[in-house]
Amino acid sequence: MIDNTSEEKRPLPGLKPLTSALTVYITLVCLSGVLNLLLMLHVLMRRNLYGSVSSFFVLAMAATATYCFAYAFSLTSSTLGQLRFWSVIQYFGMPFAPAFGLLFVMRYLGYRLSGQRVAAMLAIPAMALISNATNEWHHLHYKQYNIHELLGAPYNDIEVGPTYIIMGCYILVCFLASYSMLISRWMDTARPYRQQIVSLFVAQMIPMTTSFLYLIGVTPEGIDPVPMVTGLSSILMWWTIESSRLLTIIPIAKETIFHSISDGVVVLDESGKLVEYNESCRRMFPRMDRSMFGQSLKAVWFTLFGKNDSLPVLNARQQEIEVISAGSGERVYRVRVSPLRQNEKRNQTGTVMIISDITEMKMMQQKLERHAYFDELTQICNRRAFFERCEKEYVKAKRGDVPFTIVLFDIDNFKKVNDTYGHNAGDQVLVHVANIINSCLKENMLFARYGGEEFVLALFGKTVSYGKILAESLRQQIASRPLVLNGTVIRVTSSFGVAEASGDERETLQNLLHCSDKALYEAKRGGRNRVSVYKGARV
Ligand code: GH3
Ligand code: MG
Ligand code: MG
Repeated sequence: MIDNTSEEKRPLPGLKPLTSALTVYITLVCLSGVLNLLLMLHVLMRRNLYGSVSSFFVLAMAATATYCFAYAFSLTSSTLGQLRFWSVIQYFGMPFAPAFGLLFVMRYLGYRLSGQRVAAMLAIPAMALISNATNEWHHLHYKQYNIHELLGAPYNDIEVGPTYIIMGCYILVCFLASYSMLISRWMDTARPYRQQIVSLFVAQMIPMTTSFLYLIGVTPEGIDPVPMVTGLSSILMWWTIESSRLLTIIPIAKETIFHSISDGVVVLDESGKLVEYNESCRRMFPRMDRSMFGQSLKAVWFTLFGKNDSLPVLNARQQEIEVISAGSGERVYRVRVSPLRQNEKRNQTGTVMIISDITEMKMMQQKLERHAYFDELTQICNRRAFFERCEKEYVKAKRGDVPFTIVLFDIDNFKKVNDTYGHNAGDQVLVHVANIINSCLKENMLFARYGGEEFVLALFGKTVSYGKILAESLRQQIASRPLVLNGTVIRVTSSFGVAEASGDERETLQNLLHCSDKALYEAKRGGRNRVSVYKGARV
C-alpha cells in the first residue's frame, strides 16, 4: 500500500466524474443531514416546552448533522488533502453523536449528571478529534490514509491506528450502555410509554447495525454508510416526539421515584422481614445496610431507633407512631405504617413504613408554644396563658362551690427604677421579683405576668383570708430582698389587691379581676407597699 500523504495537493490521474453511485450516496447523506438538522431546529425552537432533557438531544442531532454534511463534502473530494480536511470536520460530529445520545438516554431515564461526569464522557470523542486532526505527525489514528487505489477519490483506503480503535470501542460502549439502560427500565415503564423506549432503542440500533455491516465488509467498499442511515433514526425520533410526546412526558421509573422520596421508606414482607429500603432511609440511618435484608422488624427497628419499644403492630390498619431515638443526639421521627397490597382484593403482602424526621418541626412547635404562652423576660406564664388556664379553674371552682381568690400586685414606683437605673436594670428587677414569687409558691399555683410590672396569682380552693396572708408574706419577701446589680442595691416594694369570688351566678372572671384591681388601687392610694382586700359591692 502506498502512503499518499505527500501528494495531498495533486489531483489523482484516475479522477473520474461523479459516478451515478456516488451521486446517490451524496444525495442520501445530504438528505440525512437535512433531516437531522431540521429535527435539531424543531426541538431547539421548542426547548422551553421540552425542558432540560432536550439539551443533549439537540447536541446529538447537531453532532449527527455535522457528521453527515462533512461526509457529503468529503464525497466530493478529488484530492487526498480535501479528503483529510473533511475527515477532520466529520470528527466534530461523528464520535460525539453516540456520547450525546447516551447522555440524552441517561437524562431521560432520570440519572443525575454532574458537569464532571458529562466532561468525562466527552473526553474520548475529544481525544479522537485531536488525534485525527494531528494524525500526520504521529499516525496514531490512521496508520495509513490513502485514496483507494482502484476506485480513486473520494473512496478511501485506510489502516486504523490505536486511537481509532479506542474511539470505535467507546462508540460501541455508548450504544451498549444505552441499550442496557433502556432494557433495564422496560419493566418499570408504564405500558403507554413503552413506545418511547422501543423508538429510542431502534433509533440507536439503526446506525449501530449499519456500522457492524460496514465492519464485516457487506457495504460498498471505501464508503461509510452510517451517515446515510442516520436520517431514518431522525424520522423515527420525530414521529415518537409527536406521537408519544417523547420529550414532553417522560416516564419516570418507579425505582427513581422510590429513591428520590425525601422520607425514609422501609418495606417488609408478609412475615415482617426487611426486603427493601430507599436512599433517604440509608442517609437518615447510616447503619442500615443491605446485609440486613431478611432481618426481623425488631432488629430493623433497633438499628433505626436504638431501642426496641414502641414497635408497630403489623396488622391491616394504618398507624402513625412518634418515636424518639435512643442514645446521644436523640431525634424525633414520625413513622407511618401501612399494609401493602398487590391490589384491592388481595390479602396483605407486606408492610411499608414511611419515616419522617420531625425533630426540627417539633423544636419549632415547642418554641412557638413557649412564645405563645410564656413571658420571654421573666419565663413565667403570660397574660394569654393566664386567661386560658384561669378561666377553666374559675369555672371549675364556681361549679364545685369551691373558694377562689385572685391576688393582683404591682411594683411600686417602677417608673423611677427605670429612670434611675436604666431600662435594663428595670428588666432585671422584673425577673428578680418573678423569681422571689416563684420561690415562695407551691407548685401548680397559677402565677403570671399580667402587664408591664403587674403580676397576678389565682388561688384555686383558697379564701380571701388565705390570699391576704400569702400576699402579706410575698410583700415582705419582695421588700426584704433587694436586687444587687453590679454592686448597686436596688430596693423595690409592691402593692397587693386581693379579692375572692363571690359565688354569685352572674359573676365573671373579669368582674373578679376588676375587684382585685380596685383593691390594688386602694393599696396604692393608702401609701403603697401594702395589701388591700376588696370589700366593696359585688357584681
Ligand atoms: P405605681 O407605684 O403607681 O405603680 O407607679 P409606677 O411608676 O410603677 O407606675 P406606672 O404605671 O406610672 O409606670 C410603670 C412603668 O413600668 C412604665 C413602663 O415604662 C415600665 N415598664 C412596663 N413594662 C416594662 C418592662 O418590661 N421593662 C421595663 N424596664 N419597664 C417596664
Ligand atoms: Mg407600678
Ligand atoms: Mg402599673
